Amino acid sequence: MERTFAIIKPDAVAANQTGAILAMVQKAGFRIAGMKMKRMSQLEAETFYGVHSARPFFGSLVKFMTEGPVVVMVLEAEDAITKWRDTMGATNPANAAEGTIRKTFATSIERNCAHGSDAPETAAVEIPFFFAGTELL
Ligand code: 3AN
Repeated sequence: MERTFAIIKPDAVAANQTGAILAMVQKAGFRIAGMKMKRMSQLEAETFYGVHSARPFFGSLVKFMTEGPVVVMVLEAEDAITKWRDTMGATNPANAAEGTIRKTFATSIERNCAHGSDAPETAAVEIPFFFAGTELL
């Protein structure tokens, strides 16, 4: 079993799509090992997306990720990292496959409704950034 870190981003939470996305999470076969709603601070968003700090969209991305509450989750499944990225679809919803979360709900490459770790090393950093060990069940 593998764990990945996932976010339902502010656009989707504000649009009341949380329930529909959680239904897709469960239909895809993930077990939810941890979940909470929170509002990311500017520092949390800047740190979380630190790898993108030199990119032209960094400021806008941080503003977006802090504009309202998000739902952060730890999802467990066999091959969870790849499986969650497949369930979300491509970063740019215009390129996302039919039936994926981003194709269904995302409105742009920035406001793309969901996040997922891109590798085991990333998940190993992202999960403890948001969850204490005692919060994972
Ligand atoms: P993914 O979330 O699919 O792993 P990354 O890590 O390349 O994609 O990008 C992180 C986040 O930055 C994306 N989820 C999206 O919100 C934003 N982003 C990525 N590329 C762009 C872009 N060209 N313009 C605006 N925002 C972007």
